Amino acid sequence: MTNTEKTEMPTFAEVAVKVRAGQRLTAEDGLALFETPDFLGLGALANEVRERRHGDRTYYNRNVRLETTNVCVANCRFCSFAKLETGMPGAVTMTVAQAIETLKAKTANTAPPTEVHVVNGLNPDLPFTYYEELLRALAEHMPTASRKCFTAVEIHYFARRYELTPRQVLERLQAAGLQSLPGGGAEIFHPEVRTRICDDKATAEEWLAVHREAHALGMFTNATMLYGHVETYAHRVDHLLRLRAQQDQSIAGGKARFLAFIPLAFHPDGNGMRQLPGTTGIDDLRTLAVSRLMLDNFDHIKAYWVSSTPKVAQIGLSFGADDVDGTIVSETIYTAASKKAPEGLLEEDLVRLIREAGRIPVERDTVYNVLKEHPRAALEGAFKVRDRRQGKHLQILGEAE
Ligand code: V47
Repeated sequence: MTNTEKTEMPTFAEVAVKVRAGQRLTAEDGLALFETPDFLGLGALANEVRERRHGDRTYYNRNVRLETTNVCVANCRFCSFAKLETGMPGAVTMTVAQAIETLKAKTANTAPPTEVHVVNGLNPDLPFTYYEELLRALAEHMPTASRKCFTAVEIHYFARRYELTPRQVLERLQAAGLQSLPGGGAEIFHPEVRTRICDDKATAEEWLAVHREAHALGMFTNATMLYGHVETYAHRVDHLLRLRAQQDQSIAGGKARFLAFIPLAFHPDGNGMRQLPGTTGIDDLRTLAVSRLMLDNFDHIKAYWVSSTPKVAQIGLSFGADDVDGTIVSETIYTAASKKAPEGLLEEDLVRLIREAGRIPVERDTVYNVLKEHPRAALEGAFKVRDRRQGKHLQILGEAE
């Protein structure tokens, strides 16, 4: 920034004028949004942008999470999931056959999911072929599910551990069936924070470089930000600006790009930052809204219900978010870090949550092809406003007696 540039904090009204004129926001604008006392005004502004892009359409998918190893050489202070070494109490490493059995058991009572999302620890004891075999087995045994596997941190680790370049890793995994990358491992990019909370894994530049390579290979990816621990608002804004700059480059490249941004609320149970209080609902909603306004080149902002609770995620649909993630079935990263985290939701729960927010539920696949658009009106098996008015719930109580 040069000395002649204006650096004082703009007012919320000034930022709102820029947003409505379609102008790109600066770091100072982002800070002003995080600090504005006009919390509802901020939400309404983010909602305007969300509705301009998506109207009432609100996306979800039917996905399943799989973590095949929690053995991890990285020492992230926020993590409650990792075990340092194979053989330690609680350390789990599935064989490929066990991974498939686990997946089949998880999805035995559901319609076949359209996405399997795999995130693992950085396990030094596995050969690279393990990951290739895992992808091939997923393609064979769960052909309806697209494979969104391994964070950029994992890809970067594979490159170092197996003496390949990140591009070679991505090419080999793509040949084995990898279709997209999840957004994990981004945490907070700024080195003032990154060196304190996760100093022994991919840096911001390395994380972004993996996504850049993936985009160049035609793979769509997501991005996250772990907030609500030791970072300041300025660190959050810096994180968003780095993602926006990378997205500009990827869009110019013309092949693939980030699809969704997912702010992840820090959960303190059972990790090296357990003395911190965790986020509040207001901070969760504010962060969604600012993300929507700063990330003008991202199509989708996810209110990830596992991280923010289904109730806050639902309100998030009026604060800039247009996606609630999916059914999940069950995951272990948040269940390890939060005593209260729910395991999974039924599709009908997600649809109800979206409909009661006054939105149109749209089932999507990983890359946002529309699979099913639900009507706004009555839905089988879900709560209906009319039912509540007519006292149908009282009748249910009567029937149970
Ligand atoms: O990278 C770990 C975060 C991430 C904690 O791409 C924690 O669609 C809060 O990336 N408190 C993994 N967060 C999850 C993830 C994700 C989730 C949903 C959708 C997508 C997507 C990606 O979870 C990790 C880390 O940033 N995490 N520990 C914790 N204690």
